[in-house]
Amino acid sequence: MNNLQLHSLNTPNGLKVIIALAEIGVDYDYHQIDISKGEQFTEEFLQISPNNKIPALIDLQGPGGKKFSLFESGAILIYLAEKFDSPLLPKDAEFRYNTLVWLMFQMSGVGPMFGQANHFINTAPEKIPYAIERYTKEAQRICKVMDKRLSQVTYLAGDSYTLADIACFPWLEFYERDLGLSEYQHLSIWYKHILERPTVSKIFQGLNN
Ligand SMILES: N[C@@H](CCC(=O)N[C@@H](CS)C(=O)NCC(=O)O)C(=O)O
Repeated sequence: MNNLQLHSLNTPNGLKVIIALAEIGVDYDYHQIDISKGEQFTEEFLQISPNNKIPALIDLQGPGGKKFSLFESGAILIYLAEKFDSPLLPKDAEFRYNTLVWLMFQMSGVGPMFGQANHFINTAPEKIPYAIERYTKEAQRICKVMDKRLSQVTYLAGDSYTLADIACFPWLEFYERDLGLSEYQHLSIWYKHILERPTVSKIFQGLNN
């Protein structure tokens, strides 16, 4: 049994952690939580994720050598990068805080807004034009913010790939399929760049097979 036990699913929030673990190169055990079957509401899962959402992580060798569990994908990414001393959370102060800025931007903006856009476009039982327009426009606005940022820097936090890129990428992957990214020149380049990373392409090829 590995120390790290990931309880998750192949959704954008779940994939962030799967990508980070692959980039760091650490072994873990995977427990799939099928949210379409309500498995996020079991007592066992609520003990590690009281907000009934994936992903959640248990570290059998957490702080102080004790078992520790955490939820919220952004917190899990920071935990893993710090635990394994990964450059995905840079040491340089400016670069580190820029990583956190763009990670928070993902957690508060990209995830919730793209998630609602995806819901109202693809899964809502009725098509509600107001909701589709509201969240599509917000997702487009967010893409413009990212596109502008990526006209100035290669990766969201600066010169190299960090947790911020990992957190945003799976959402952009869904966006590319739903709405297309071609109108965002710099964001499209960033997207292709990340998709070409061996770790990332392996994960997404696995999903599409
Ligand atoms: N802010 C949370 C959001 C997690 C989240 O929304 N997870 C979704 C799947 S992507 C979920 O588990 N939904 C199940 C539910 O809402 O019942 C995070 O980033 O971890």
